[in-house]
Amino acid sequence: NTRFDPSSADGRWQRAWDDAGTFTADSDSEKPKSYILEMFPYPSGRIHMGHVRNYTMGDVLARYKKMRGHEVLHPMGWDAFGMPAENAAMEKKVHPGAWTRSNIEGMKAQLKRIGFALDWTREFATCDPEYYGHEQSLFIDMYTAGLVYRKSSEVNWDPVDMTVLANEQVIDGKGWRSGAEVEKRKLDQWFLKITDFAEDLLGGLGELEDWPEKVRLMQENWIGKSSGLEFSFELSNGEKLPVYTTRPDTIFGASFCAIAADHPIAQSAAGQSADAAAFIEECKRGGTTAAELETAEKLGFDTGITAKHPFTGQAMPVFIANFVLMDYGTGAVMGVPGHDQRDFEFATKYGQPITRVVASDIAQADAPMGDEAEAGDGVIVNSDFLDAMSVEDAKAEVIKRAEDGGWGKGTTVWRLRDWGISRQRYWGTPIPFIHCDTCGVVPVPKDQLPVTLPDDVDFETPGNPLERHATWKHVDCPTCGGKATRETDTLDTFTNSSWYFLRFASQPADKPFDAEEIAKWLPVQHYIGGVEHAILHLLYARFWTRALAHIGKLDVKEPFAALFTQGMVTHETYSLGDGSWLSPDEVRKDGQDWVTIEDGAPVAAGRVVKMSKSKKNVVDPDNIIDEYGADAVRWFMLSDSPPERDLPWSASGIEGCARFVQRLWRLFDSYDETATGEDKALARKAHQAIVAVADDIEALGFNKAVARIYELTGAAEKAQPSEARNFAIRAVLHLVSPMMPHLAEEAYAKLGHDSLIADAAWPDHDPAMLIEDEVTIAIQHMGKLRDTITAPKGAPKDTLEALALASEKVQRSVDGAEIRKVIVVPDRLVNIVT
Ligand code: ANZ
Ligand code: ZN
Repeated sequence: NTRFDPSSADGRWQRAWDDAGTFTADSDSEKPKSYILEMFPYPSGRIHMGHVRNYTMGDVLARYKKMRGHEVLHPMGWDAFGMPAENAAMEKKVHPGAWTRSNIEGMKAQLKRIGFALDWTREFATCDPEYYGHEQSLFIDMYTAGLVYRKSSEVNWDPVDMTVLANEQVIDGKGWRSGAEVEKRKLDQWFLKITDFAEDLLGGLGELEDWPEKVRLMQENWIGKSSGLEFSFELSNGEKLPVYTTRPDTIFGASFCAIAADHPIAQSAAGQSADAAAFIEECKRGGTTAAELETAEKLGFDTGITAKHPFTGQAMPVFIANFVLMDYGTGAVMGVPGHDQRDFEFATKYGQPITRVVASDIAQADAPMGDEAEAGDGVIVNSDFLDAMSVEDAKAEVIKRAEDGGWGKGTTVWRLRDWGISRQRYWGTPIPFIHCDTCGVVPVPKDQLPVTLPDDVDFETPGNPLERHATWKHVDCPTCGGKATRETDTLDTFTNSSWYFLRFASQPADKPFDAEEIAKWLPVQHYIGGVEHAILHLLYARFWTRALAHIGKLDVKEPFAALFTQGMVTHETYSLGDGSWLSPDEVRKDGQDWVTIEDGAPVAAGRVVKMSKSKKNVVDPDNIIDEYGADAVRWFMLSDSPPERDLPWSASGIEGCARFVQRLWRLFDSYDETATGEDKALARKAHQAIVAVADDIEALGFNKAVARIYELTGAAEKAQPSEARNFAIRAVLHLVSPMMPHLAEEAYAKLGHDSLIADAAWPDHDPAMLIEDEVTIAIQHMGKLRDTITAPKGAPKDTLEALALASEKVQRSVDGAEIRKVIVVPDRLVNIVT
């Protein structure tokens, strides 16, 4: 038949792979191993185009590596705990577990329809008691090793929903769901000591050469190592004020001090002055993130206290200021308005002196200041004994004098904080601890793991269902046997995704993983996912791997050797005049304009943005597969845009892909076993493509690989039957098989194979065929290009001249004029002068 029919072929080959266990990874295989991993999905309901793009890239790599003789681990599972399931429970009155399970079932069926080469035997969901039980056991091990601790810390408390909110859930100071004014509360919370690994996590970034520079930089900034001087000012009230500065070299430019609103000195000022108290309240209403403070208007309150400059003895005012954070450094700064922009804005507003103490050269020492701080490097000026020093030398000198004088010392400060993992939620891993009045906090004995979630919970009443469950939390203390209560906090879901890649590689029943088996697969060779996980998920996963290695469970440090962050799938947006969104299948084009399909009302086509439910600009993969088959969608995902860039979805694009599927089918159909004869140019193209497509795939340049396959296909289509043409067709078939596996299997079978092309090897090439022995010669008349010809490499001058003069285009151009001279540059060009 002349048409490839995905509706029958796709399912048939998917079943064939399943039945043969084609993609089941064997940890004991002697072959070289490749672990290819895409970030596992949250089972929110349906697979979207972003997933399809992400998993198609990983799939091509996995299939390709298998063709190169590797034992490939390409697993899939579900990041199944989290808030949306509880929201669904509250809104739709379904159990979070039931909601999650049914989403998983639906999404798994969707993934299967796309024909991904996944090892489904290793599938798990993080809400499986088996998985989270092992997680509890690892957590207890970390506790025993001193990497887990409890401390009282401030949380956002929603008094109506009676729950702790994440920062993102607080919108304009109100709970995102209840709309109630959020309160700050102190609660005992669990923490993981990620800060113990700060230096190591930072140092490790340097070795991650196959990670995007941008991601490494984001992690570096998040860890935020800075070094400087911590020193104390003597205050007029007899107290001491420790401050932290990264620029001790600018100390002579200090003209005021500033302290955070929740600094103890600010608190005591509030006790004495209603104005101070009111100002502190005002500060708390503003945002508290570093980014918000950076941009907000700088506000201050003069406490009336002064600080004595350690060198000049000058008295400087101490302000409470909204741009100083309590939990960084010491919560207090020396203000150097000449060289720090925040201080500059503040000093300008509150009339504090602004002095230059770093200048581009000494002659500039007394030039007037501009309208912003001068953050650049230079030479120290207006600074007594520091004058004429470099910034570096001045820093060292001030630190030395502070240390010698006993009023300060050089220190390193980190932005990274310990990881607060307590969530007052139901749908997460229960923290496996018991509180006993006599024995304190006691880990659940390992033989009692997993601590499973109770099923019979209600979401009618606000608050944590585990907390108010009638029986669940009441247990006997494992140590003294007395009455005790379970911890009702659950673990942050980032914990679940911090070690899932280990469990994929090794999943014994009696322990979380086997170190030897892990060593066979880790590190992940290619990790592919969204850049939105550039900081937290990747940092936490790197931390868990190190922490587990630290406590002797593993011998791996970096879990992901190479990271790739793919671009988004985007689509035009459509809206009605009233601002409501329309989905692409509710609109059609009418001439140049868009109208609604329903009643022809005018529609405004808007920006091309990431597909999202909120803007309705989504295209459902299932509908597309129904219409065009899996291979066309996969091909679309790889074509056109480089994988790191956004990919605009288009109807014409997917139609073009579907046409190409049929073009390939006709090409494969034209394979002529009886053909004889040579076609050196085509053979050479095929050999070159075998090498180039492999290189492209290894470099994740999928769009380039696609372009080369188009090119070889075009050349094979045009060629006359020959052995070389058959070779080229077989090459196309193999090269395209990781991308269009269903079509490839169907054609492979048709060509008489009774094995799967998924098990076939990548085609061999002949290195001799990669070398061009023909060259393209430009033919000019009076310096203007008229024609190009191919000639054997190194052809003599008179041969080239004869070929050039024989060209019809040249003859037309010369048009009988007298030829005065013919200039020949061997292998390059012929120029005819008349
Ligand atoms: C004087 C100075 C002069 C500063 C200058 C900077 C430039 P990084 O580099 O991010 O570590 N700072 C210290 N603690 C702070 C806090 N709790 N809240 C807000 N700002 C704080 O930043 C360190 C610098 O940020 C410190 O160095 C301090 O200002 C300020 F030309 O001291 B600097
Ligand atoms: Zn006890």
